[in-house]
Amino acid sequence: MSRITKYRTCNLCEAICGLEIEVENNQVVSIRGDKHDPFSQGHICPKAVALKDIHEDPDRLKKPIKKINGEWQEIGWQEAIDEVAQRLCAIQSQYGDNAVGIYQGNPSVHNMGTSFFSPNFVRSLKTLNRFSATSVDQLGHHLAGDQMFGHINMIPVPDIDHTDFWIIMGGNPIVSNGSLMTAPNVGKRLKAIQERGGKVITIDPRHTETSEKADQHIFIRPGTDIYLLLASINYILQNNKQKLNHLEDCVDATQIAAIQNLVSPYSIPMASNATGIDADVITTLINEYSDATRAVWYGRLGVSANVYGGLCHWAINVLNILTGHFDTPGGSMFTSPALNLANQKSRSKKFNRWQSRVDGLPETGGEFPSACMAEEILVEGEGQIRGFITSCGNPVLSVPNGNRLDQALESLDFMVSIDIYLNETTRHADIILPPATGLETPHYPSGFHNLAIRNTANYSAPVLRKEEGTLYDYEIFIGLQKAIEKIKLSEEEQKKNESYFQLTPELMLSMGLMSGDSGVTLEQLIQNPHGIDLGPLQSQLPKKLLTENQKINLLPEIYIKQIKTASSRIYDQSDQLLLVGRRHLRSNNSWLHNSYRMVKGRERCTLLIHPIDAQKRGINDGQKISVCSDVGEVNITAEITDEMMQGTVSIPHGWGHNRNGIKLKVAEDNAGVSMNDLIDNKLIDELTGVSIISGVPVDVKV
Ligand SMILES: Nc1nc2c(c(=O)[nH]1)N[C@H]1C(S)=C(S)[C@@H](COP(=O)(O)OP(=O)(O)OC[C@H]3O[C@@H](n4cnc5c(=O)[nH]c(N)nc54)[C@H](O)[C@@H]3O)O[C@H]1N2
Ligand SMILES: Nc1nc2c(c(=O)[nH]1)N[C@H]1C(S)=C(S)[C@@H](COP(=O)(O)OP(=O)(O)OC[C@H]3O[C@@H](n4cnc5c(=O)[nH]c(N)nc54)[C@H](O)[C@@H]3O)O[C@H]1N2
Ligand code: SF4
Ligand SMILES: [Mo]
Repeated sequence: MSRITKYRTCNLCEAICGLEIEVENNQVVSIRGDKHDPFSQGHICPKAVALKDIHEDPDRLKKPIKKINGEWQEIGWQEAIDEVAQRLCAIQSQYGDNAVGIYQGNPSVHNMGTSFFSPNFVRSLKTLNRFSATSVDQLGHHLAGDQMFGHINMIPVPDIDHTDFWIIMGGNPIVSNGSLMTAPNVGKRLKAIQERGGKVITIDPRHTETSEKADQHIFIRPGTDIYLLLASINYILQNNKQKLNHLEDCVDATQIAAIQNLVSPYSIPMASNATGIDADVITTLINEYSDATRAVWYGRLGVSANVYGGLCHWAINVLNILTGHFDTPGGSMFTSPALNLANQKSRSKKFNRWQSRVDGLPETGGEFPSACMAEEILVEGEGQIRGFITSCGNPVLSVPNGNRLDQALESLDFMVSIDIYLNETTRHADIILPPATGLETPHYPSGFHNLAIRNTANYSAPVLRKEEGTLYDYEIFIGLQKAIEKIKLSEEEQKKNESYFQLTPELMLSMGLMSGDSGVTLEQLIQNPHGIDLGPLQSQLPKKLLTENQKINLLPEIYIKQIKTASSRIYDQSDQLLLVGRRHLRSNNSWLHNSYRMVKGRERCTLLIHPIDAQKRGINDGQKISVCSDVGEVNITAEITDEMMQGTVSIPHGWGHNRNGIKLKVAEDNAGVSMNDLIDNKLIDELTGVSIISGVPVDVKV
């Protein structure tokens, strides 16, 4: 059989790099960057080849398995789907619709089948107990979109290809390849800013791989970003530095006056005291940023998942708007995607319409914060979750207080996981339904085109034939929905969805493409396997706004309380260290650790600690030490480095494959520990309910 070359978008992270894949005999021969992809232009990272490892991994599941007397046994698809439907329906009919909960993890948005077909399935369950990985970090961005611009998917992105001044607060895009900012080859784009005379500044408790390439790095005490942001707004307004330019009519002047009043307690000396940043450094930063012609302030995970994460994203938008760095080239901009996820039809205020049963946390976009998932399962009472579904998620490792979640999942009456691995989470399931994945599936990164720093559209046909007897994820969702409806609905009612059940991801894509203005069709996408370039981001306000009055709501009511109270929060200057996370280039959240070439080499799940903090505690480099918090303890190797700001330590998340019952090859000798075993799920941003995973107090000792 001859070798053929196929093109495909990598679905592992948000950068959506184009791949050129040589295939022979339905096997991958090589994976390279696709030089003709108009967006990524040949860039890839080391993870791209892991797509081959996942495809060939003998541990990957291909048939449904069922736990019978503690042993896993393969069963047939129809039998598995019927049993899942029957068990979930039995729970709902006995205890009510909310007794079934669902958690959807990160790869959901990296899969065309799951992203197009899981929403309808989830709605059909009629449960309020919906959770996802979104609430472990990015709810604040969605909430600001909803409240300020009229849609939870109106998240502005930094136009880094045209900016001359880029502030990166709490992000490490050189490693993560960017987040809520789809930008393949951030390194090249960052260098281009510098080559055109621009400046890049990182603000982070760690001197990161991105700081290494930036022009300036500013250490910040974790969790204190809000003080820097509010003081910056105050300084700009007090010194009459605001310039709204073309947004003058989009903003209500009385709201600006109200903001000025609210932020008046936040001075530069106060911000300096809270953040640990020199007052002069702050003043220079604000002046340079506000005076630059093309500048953008970008905040990501370290900001999103800290104590005032939700408010921080409001403040970042306000700063970009007030300084004329919004909806303008080089500033913070909205995309014009071919498949538009933010339209009039799906518009409505989607926050706090209902609250979680036990902790009273607000819903956002129909979901509760994952932080309250364990409580909803463990605490008895009406509406308690007794049946649970996970899809594309590993919350035992990714959601704070993994041990409590372990306990919660084990207590369920029934659990089903739609997942390709038996892992720390899915081991609690009664049945696992594994879909075809990665190179076997078609792809269109709809979520990431919506967040990309350039408008492009790219559809990929499957690169490899899926194995006989396996199902696509969308077939699993349709199968489950059909089987559930067969139990719950009359024959007449079942007919309503007949045409929906005939759809395929391609048909959904074809219809979805009508939502954008580009006029791109599926046929055109098929004819252009490298993708179609739709040009740089364009100014679009006020037309793009989905608020009722077509204005920016600069001061939504929901933020006022925290602006008023944040100033009185007392900073604990105790001996405890503040824990933050980090990511590694060769690792993807919790689930690439079964690829040997991704995990080989030096130990990566280590605790980074500043030399002075180590010396105070008598800790030597390479020594095994103990890290304790209010909820747990882990033993981990110390790595002494002045990369860390004094008083802070760092552990990467997604490790800790040492729980019983899992089967990953590498687990035994390279398991690492789970950072989330140290984080209390009760630690949340009170506004959004997002877990605080940045800046968690811990004790470190030999
Ligand atoms: N402490 C701390 N915790 C964090 C973070 C942090 O920075 N620090 N980051 C948070 C963030 S940003 C995120 S996004 C979450 C991620 O949290 P999760 O989404 O819960 O976890 P992942 O590790 O991405 O797990 C992905 C799961 O999907 C499965 N999978 C992979 N491909 C497929 C597929 O094609 N189909 C199906 N059905 N399953 C598939 C994998 O086997 C794995 O079980 O973690 C969060 N948790
Ligand atoms: N290689 C790789 N790439 C990935 C992933 C992966 O696991 N591995 N995961 C993907 C996912 S799901 C996501 S969401 C993105 C995330 O991508 P990014 O948003 O870039 O997130 P991180 O790389 O975790 O970087 C967060 C930074 O915030 C800093 N930080 C911690 N606390 C604070 C704080 O209080 N204030 C400030 N200012 N900074 C703080 C940390 O030190 C860290 O450098 O990455 C994606 N890309
Ligand atoms: S940067 Fe992300 S999208 Fe690009 S090759 Fe690496 S994992 Fe894939
Ligand atoms: Mo994420």
